[in-house]
Amino acid sequence: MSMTVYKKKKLLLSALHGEENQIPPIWLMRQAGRYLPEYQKTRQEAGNFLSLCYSPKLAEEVTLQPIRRYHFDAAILFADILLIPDALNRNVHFKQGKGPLMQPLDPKEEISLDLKKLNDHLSPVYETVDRLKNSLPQDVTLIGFAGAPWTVATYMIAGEGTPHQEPARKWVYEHPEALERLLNTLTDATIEYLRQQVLAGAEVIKLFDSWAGSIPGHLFNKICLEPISKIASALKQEFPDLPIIVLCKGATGHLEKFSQNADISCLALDPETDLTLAYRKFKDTKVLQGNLDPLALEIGGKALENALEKCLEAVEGGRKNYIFNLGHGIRQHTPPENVETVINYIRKTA
Ligand code: 1CP
Repeated sequence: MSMTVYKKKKLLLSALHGEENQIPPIWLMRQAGRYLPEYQKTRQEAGNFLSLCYSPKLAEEVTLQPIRRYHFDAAILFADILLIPDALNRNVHFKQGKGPLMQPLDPKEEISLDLKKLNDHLSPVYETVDRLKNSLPQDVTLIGFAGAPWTVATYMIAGEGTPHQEPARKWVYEHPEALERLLNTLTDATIEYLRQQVLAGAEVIKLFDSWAGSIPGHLFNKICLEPISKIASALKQEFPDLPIIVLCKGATGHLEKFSQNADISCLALDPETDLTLAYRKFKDTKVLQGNLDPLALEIGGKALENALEKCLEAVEGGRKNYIFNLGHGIRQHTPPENVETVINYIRKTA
């Protein structure tokens, strides 16, 4: 008996290409992670967080865990934005229960970039992408990602996560040339890292500028917009159909600038952004993604339902130019059943 192979349509890709669908695609930032008991188990098996990121088999497993549980429309590669500093010899490590730590950067230090060394170091990540290309269900889109240069630079400069990333904010004024060199090096490294992810099978790329809100307004273009635009332009030159999603947390006032960049397909919105206004303003030029408050997801119940109702209202049902997501990553103590509630609500109500 011959089998009919029916390749189901990928909802996320369809939405990113501006097509209208019956329901919006759904995925959640940090959908793989500590709120899932099965993640905790694999994480323990790996020993530490970086070993998990550099083990293609285990990283594939944790990427697939939320897909098995919830059938999201997209999987995001399991990795971290700090693998680039690690590949640049900054000696990154993660303490259990704490954030990342690495050697703080001295403004006089020169970071040299050797693309062959970078790719050798990051080759397990490319292998994870390659494995996922074959193991993901056919209707699930694979998203690759990297941190935007500024956000990655803030961790390299401080050597850790700090309130408002103050050490990097000081470099803006005290060491502008060193900061510019660092951003340029990170831009080049990120282009190479992301192009290898696409060559290995990533179908969409997302850039996270989680600390964009710490950039002084008069320097936003130079520090955030220009490096991101350079990365997007290089990727689109090589892969013209590649959709690119950008999240600039805390930078709602600068959305207009990204909406004018033709290389960017989708603006991901943080929880503080007014979704109604953003959708009205940008839906004709960009796809919008977001922006449920992760705290509402953690609290659940009526508060969550109200927030979901407001979200769908804001995007007029979400059938066109909209991707459902949180405005930031899932919080560690989120009950897994609340994620189920979200999926049922969006898929039944939209
Ligand atoms: O203890 C653990 O198991 C580690 C927790 C964890 C996880 C699950 C970290 C440490 N990173 C990740 C995975 C991760 N990080 C993913 C892939 C998984 C998925 O989304 O499902 C992604 C896309 C990231 C991106 C990331 N890492 C960002 C950008 C997005 C954001 O949250 O703003 C940032 C800023 C990081 C740095 C980082 N890595 C980990 C922590 C605890 C942090 C934040 C440190 C801080 O708050 O300063």
